[in-house]
Amino acid sequence: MPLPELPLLKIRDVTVRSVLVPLPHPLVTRVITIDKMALLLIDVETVEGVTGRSYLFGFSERGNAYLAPIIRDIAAATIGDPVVPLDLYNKGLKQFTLFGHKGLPLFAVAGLDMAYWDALAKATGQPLATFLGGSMDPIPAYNSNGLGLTNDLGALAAEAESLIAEGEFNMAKVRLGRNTLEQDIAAFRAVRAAVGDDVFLPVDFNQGLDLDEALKRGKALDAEGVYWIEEAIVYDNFEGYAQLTAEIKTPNQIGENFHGPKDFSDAIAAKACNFAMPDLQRIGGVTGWLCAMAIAEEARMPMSSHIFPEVSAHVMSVTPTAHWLEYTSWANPIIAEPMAITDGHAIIPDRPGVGLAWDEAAVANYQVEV
Ligand code: SMN
Ligand code: MG
Repeated sequence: MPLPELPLLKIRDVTVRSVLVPLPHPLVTRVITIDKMALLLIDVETVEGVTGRSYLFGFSERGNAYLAPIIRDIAAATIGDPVVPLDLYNKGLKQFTLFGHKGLPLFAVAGLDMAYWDALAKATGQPLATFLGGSMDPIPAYNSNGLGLTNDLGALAAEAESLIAEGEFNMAKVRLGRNTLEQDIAAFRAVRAAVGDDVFLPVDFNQGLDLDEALKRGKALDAEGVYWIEEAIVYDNFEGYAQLTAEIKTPNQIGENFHGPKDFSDAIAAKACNFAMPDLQRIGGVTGWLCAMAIAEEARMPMSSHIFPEVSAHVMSVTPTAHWLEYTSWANPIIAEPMAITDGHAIIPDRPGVGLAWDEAAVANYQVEV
């Protein structure tokens, strides 16, 4: 895909703010429970007066405290630089040559990168999707709020029904990884009974099982009509994932923990998955995503997005093997015009850039020192 010609912008200042926002449907997984989501809001101001915006997930207040100084430090070295995302990506990571290019430094570079692309598209007056050469067609999305690890099956079924109804979705993700396989099957069947046979139901173990247990639960789920099985075991055991992919019929989905596009190529070389779902924060922002989508195209692998629905909708519009956008409303409380969902599709906002603006009164309400 040819890259667009970049308008000339120079970086004037970068600000980073920390907010803790309540989640109406808490995220209850095998590995973590989150009822207040910690986000870092990034504003890249340019000399030309255009401001690029993005956010990152610190997940907890402590996570924000680790990540914010790294973003600020990388940004301090870019004041006066032209907004050329690939150059800034390389320059940012180069500061961490002796620490490695994964984890927090990569997240910081990715957050800044998303803000740069927002600013560049904004400067041309176009939504990021069309700036990158895509269309404004709505993106098929699934509801990934809620459906956590409760054993209150009545409440789970009621939640499933309301999550499907709220955006006319035809897909929702069920978190699994209860103490026993039988509890997981009972929970899955309760959701299935509530939403009917026409709704796609992927499941997510959030890395919570060992390989033997994953093989056992995966084979049992083959009989249940599961749409995909996500992250059954620890994220970087590609050999284990290759065995799961070979022995379980239900498609195997991984990718939210690919740290940079090379992890994706390695997963493909290892035959570790049927589907992939990179996360903008971990794959390296829009720049990392553009590399990842070429890898997916080459491998003819369906590629979904992980969280960040606001930016993901734009990049999914140019992804040759685009599959499903993961919709979560976690950042909605601090966004001026949250993403619209109609008929199970994410609507790309017809505004310049990503279309993100902060609800400043809400930000002031949820802001914490970092
Ligand atoms: C998830 C998302 C964000 C934080 C923790 C877990 C989950 C998902 O794996 O795929 O939605
Ligand atoms: Mg997941």
